[in-house]
Amino acid sequence: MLTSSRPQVDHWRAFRDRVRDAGRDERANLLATASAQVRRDVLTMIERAGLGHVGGDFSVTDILVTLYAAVLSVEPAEPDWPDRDRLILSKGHSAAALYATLASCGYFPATELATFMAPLSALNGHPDRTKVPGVETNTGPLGHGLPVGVGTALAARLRGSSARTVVILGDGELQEGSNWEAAMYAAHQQLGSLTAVIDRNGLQQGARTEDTNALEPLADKWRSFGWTVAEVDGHDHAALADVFSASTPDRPTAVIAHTQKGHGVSFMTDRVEWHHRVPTGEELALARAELSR
Ligand SMILES: Cc1ncc(C[n+]2csc(CCOP(=O)(O)OP(=O)(O)O)c2C)c(N)n1
Repeated sequence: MLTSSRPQVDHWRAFRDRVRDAGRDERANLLATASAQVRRDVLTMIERAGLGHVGGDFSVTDILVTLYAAVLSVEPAEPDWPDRDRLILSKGHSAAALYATLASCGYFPATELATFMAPLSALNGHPDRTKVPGVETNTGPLGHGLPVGVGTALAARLRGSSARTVVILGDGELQEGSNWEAAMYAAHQQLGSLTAVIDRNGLQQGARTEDTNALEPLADKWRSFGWTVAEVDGHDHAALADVFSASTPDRPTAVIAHTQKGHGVSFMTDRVEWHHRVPTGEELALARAELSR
């Protein structure tokens, strides 16, 4: 099991406090800088491993960074603190973005990122809660994160804890029926502490969601299941922070975050082949240059 990095935890705490104290524009700038670093880390991890899901990593990065730096009540030095908020990355194939974000909070040393997908590494291609502090449940088979999140939110309520549960889902993932069973039960239980964030990049593996099994009208679907719905630009850090701060006490909230697969790198943006393509040497150099601007 990996253990926390104290200097990095202190650094992250100071950063989190700056983000929370900042005005809206400065908050957005701070978070954008942190996101660019996470994307550069992801690129290096995928380059070393020769494998990964860069497109979905880059679409979800701004959501992850905003949640950890500006929203969630977590304590990376004490990852099992009972009253912590829970984040479940249901689209577990974006593990690299989660690992880079968790390392930036100090859950484990950033040097470990170099072991991504190496034999015997804790940093598997999909997150494993028994190996990585900060990972709340194992994910990878799509359609499991929301059902687990509903149970997590219910368990918190039974314990008398006000902890929040946030589940990040892919839009293609919503084609799994288990999500809609979980959505129905979350509304029945009036789980106001539960937020589902949909990474609405419009692409799944190999094709557009709307050409495969159309999801629209997506907001109406969540509403009809009894959820409060918010729509947001999933790359606008300030707007994301605003939306995550609001909640309704007796209804779960679905945040439809409009994103782009491969966001941050021009030639990857909204291109389905970057679901799990690995950049070549020339592409890596170009991507790094764009992420360093
Ligand atoms: C149950 C299940 N079926 C198939 C897969 C293979 N798979 C991995 S990622 C993916 C596409 C997911 O698309 P989406 O949820 O939109 O993710 P994103 O585009 O944000 O990466 C598929 C089909 C899986 N992991 N689990």
